[in-house]
Amino acid sequence: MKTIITYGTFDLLHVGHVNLLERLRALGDKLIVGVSTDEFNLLKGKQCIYGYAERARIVGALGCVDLVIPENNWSQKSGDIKKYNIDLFGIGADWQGKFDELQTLCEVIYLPRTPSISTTSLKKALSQIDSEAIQKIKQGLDGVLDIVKALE
Ligand code: C2G
Repeated sequence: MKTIITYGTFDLLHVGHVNLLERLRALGDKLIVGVSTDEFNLLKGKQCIYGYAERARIVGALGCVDLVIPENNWSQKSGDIKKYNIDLFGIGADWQGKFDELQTLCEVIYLPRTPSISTTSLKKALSQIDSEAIQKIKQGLDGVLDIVKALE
């Protein structure tokens, strides 16, 4: 029985997250995912669209995920590795080298990220849709205003 652990925010879950979790699960028999709490994300300077409860529910619903735990701080990893008898800690390569100290407790791997998809780019695209919609509404109202003025 090989148990694997990873951590993340997993906001607006996308194919990049799913690819990472499925690749990690394929390396063992059980995958535990630490989902960052809203309080911890504030510490990380991250503002999420979905709150902890929803992000944990969505991650937990994935077939490749066996257990979801809250990630409350940076230092809980070594305790979790001992508590859950972790064999392998894995995370995306944007964290390359950042968790090497855990190698005294278990195997540590960094997996290449899925290119050209991120929660940040999704948020940007959504905000653009919003501003375009607002722009269209404004144009429509300006048109109506012109008609009203013409009728005066
Ligand atoms: N990821 C990926 N490909 C992408 C986007 C994300 O492989 N296109 C991976 C990240 O590398 C990370 C995981 O998906 O391993 C979750 O990413 P985030 O939700 O952005 O998590 P992060 O804020 O990096 O939190 O203690 C560690 C932190 O909790 C990591």
